[in-house]
Amino acid sequence: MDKTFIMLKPDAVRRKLAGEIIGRIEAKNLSITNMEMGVLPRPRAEEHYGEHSDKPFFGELVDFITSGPVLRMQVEGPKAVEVMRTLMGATDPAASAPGTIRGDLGIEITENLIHGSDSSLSAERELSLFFGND
Ligand code: D4T
Repeated sequence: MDKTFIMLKPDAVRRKLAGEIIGRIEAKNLSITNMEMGVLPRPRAEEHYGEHSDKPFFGELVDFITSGPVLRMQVEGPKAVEVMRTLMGATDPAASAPGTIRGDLGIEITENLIHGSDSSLSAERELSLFFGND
């Protein structure tokens, strides 16, 4: 079984879409094996998005991700990383395909509802950062 790190961003929680999104993950027959809700401390958010620290949107991204509670999950299943990226859709919801989480539920790139690890290596790093395991 593969594992990935998924985070429902503050817009998803604010818009009360957590149930809808979790429903899609479960309907795909992936398993949620750990879950935690809370506001991310700013240093942790900066560490999580460290690869973007030199990008012009970094400040806005960290402001947004710390603007309210997020729901963090460990999700397991065959090819969990790739399967979740497919379910999520492209980064920019304005361009994500219909049928995907971002394509169906979002329209702005910052408020793109959900984060999912982009590789097994990122998944290990992020699960360890947020849940202290890999
Ligand atoms: P995350 O990491 O949130 O799952 O998104 P992706 O893996 O799909 O996309 P990413 O790392 O390229 O971008 C991280 C995060 O930054 C926001 N963003 C991105 C933004 O606000 N403006 C931008 O121009 C870009 C490219 C959205 C997701």
